[in-house]
Amino acid sequence: MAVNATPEYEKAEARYRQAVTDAEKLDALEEMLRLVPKHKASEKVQSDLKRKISALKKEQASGKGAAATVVDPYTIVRSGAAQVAVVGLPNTGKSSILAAVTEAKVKVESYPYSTTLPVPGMWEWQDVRFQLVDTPPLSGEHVEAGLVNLLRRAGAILVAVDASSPESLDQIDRTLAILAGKRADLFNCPAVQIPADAPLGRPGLIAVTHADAVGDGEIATLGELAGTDLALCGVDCTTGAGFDRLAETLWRLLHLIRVYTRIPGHKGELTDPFTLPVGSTVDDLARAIHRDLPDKIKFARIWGTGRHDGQQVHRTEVLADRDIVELHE
Ligand SMILES: Nc1nc2c(ncn2[C@@H]2O[C@H](COP(=O)(O)OP(=O)(O)OP(=O)(O)O)[C@@H](O)[C@H]2O)c(=O)[nH]1
Ligand SMILES: [Mg+2]
Repeated sequence: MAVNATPEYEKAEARYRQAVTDAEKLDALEEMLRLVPKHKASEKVQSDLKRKISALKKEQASGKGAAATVVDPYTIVRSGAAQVAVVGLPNTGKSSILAAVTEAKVKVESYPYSTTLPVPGMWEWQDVRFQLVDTPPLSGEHVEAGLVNLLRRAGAILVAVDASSPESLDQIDRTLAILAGKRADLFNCPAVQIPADAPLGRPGLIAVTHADAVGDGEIATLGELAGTDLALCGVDCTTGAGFDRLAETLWRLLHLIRVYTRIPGHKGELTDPFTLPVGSTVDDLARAIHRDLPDKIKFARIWGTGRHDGQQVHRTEVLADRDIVELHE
């Protein structure tokens, strides 16, 4: 295609080709449309994408097609480095979190219960993409089965509480109790370190919205008073303040590394890293690129902190965050 597509676009296109359900196809096509370079030469590609998107949407709306009969709004195709469910009591600022850092069309209202179904959105931080999922509010002991499943599948859970509410402390306790009641206990550690007797536990952290309405001291006090060791990050959804720290905390919690791959001999710009669990090896990276690739790799060269430039390593070498890797067949 003569439109100078970015590696991100190519990844989305690969995802489209591998998509099985209509929902997955639609998700990939919408991402392709978002990522396709917008200029004269790509007009045909853009209109093709729009045509395919509209055809899929029509099919879904008419109830035709396999996916239309099995669509579960709580089953959201994972995308980016991790899926992070944003949960909390009514009106605590869940949708505002997505509105602040993603392009998702979420409903932000001053009244409670405005969100009725989950909505995903991509949060781009540095060169990492987190998939946030806005969810309907928790209340009482009843939690939709679909939401429980979504929480159990999520890479991490972000609890929203409202700093400006006189009940902010109570909001933390109640939310964590509701989640624990569904055996979705939250831990301030990555999934790999969650105790074996809490198999459904998830890595969790707390976003304290309305940070603009209170001082930093009040958020720190809230953290001290709350009976939890989860990290608390104050955020102001109206300006985006605090979200950088939230992203860093989330990144550490997810226990991931980003690795850049380079074709041997090419010294191109490094973008669109692969995200892998801490402890991943050259072999794991190869497998993430293609199932059959590990068998073909003879060695790799790595550039990164604490390495000699272009250091030759074996396939079993453990990778570090921000390593640049050339795979040699
Ligand atoms: N000043 C200020 N207002 C905020 C902030 N976050 C949310 N709000 C406001 O709080 C209200 C509720 O926000 P929503 O994002 O709709 O809350 P929600 O948790 O999604 O609500 P439900 O979906 O109904 O549970 C809206 O009026 C927002 O504008 C913030 O950080 N600062
Ligand atoms: Mg909402």
